[in-house]
Amino acid sequence: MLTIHNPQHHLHQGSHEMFRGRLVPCHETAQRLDHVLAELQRRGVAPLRPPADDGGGGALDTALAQIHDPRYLHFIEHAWSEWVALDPGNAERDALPSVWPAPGMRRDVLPDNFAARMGLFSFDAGTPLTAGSWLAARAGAACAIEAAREVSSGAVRAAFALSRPPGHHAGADFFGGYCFLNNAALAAQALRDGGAKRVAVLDVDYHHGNGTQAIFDARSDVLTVSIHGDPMTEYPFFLGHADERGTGAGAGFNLNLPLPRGTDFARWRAALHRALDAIRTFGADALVVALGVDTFEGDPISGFLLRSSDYLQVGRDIAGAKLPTVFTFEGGYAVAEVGVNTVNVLEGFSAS
Ligand code: Q9C
Ligand code: ZN
Repeated sequence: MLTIHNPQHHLHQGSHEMFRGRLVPCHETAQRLDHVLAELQRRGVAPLRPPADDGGGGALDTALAQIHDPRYLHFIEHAWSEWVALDPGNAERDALPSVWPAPGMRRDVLPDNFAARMGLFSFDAGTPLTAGSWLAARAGAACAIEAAREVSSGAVRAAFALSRPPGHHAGADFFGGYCFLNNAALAAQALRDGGAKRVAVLDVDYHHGNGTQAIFDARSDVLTVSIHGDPMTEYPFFLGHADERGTGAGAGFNLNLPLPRGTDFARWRAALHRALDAIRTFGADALVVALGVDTFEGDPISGFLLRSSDYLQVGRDIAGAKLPTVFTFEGGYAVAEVGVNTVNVLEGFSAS
């Protein structure tokens, strides 16, 4: 499968995240992507290339602004230099938010204070903003958009945007869940712009794709479907319930399939078949798969029980939709296995 990988991903490397009451080393590391790249090379799943379009000329910024709020984009682009300007010693420290507007507080006023803006534009303390976060995320967005364009043009049936930081938790105007720019949403929009009338986003990451759902919540041209740990007990907690079906013109165009911790592949696969049925009924002409492999039994922060060989079947099942498909790379924190598990999905898909 054509894979467009982000050569700048290592520019984003957080040191610590707030996790269960203390600062712990980040789960979302550069080695994750390096393992996937190595596995793709080892198994000869070619071709593999960086994005041809480096985003010069403003086309990439125009695409980003179709999904993200301009104030948010401006903030993320300049956040690191603001952080360092506050104190030169900050160059050695990641920026993490620690204060957020509660309901009833003002979101319409953009504070001067940097910490206040970090909170306004985020929803957790698990997502450090580092010196290279913007450049890495922006280059990753270019991968997702280019993968979608290759699929739209008919050059390939499917493409994989291999990038980090991941994207599916990022909303139009917020970061969180290790995500800054929503690569799956950007790919879906690029498929729409490339001529697809109806696009489905299928999110198989362990965590609910709250950013993607929110971005397309009121739209009927993009169906969002997510299979994930039940938000009653699992991150991101405040979205992802089964009764969220979309709003306004988007009513009926979101489907959440929450599952309990401890779910095994047989039960997970039944949910996948429900998801694929909904995508067929919707009449999608193109598909984006937000591919997280934190559903793996050995994942350190998740609770499903999928095994490495199961991911081949996941790929085959998704190929059964017979749609032009863009895969984006999301979660998966069992570093030693993230390459095998991810490439198994792609290989299962390609062999079908
Ligand atoms: N302080 C993805 O898989 N864990 N993101 C809780 C919050 C956050 C996972 C820590 C998990 C985010 C792309
Ligand atoms: Zn995840």
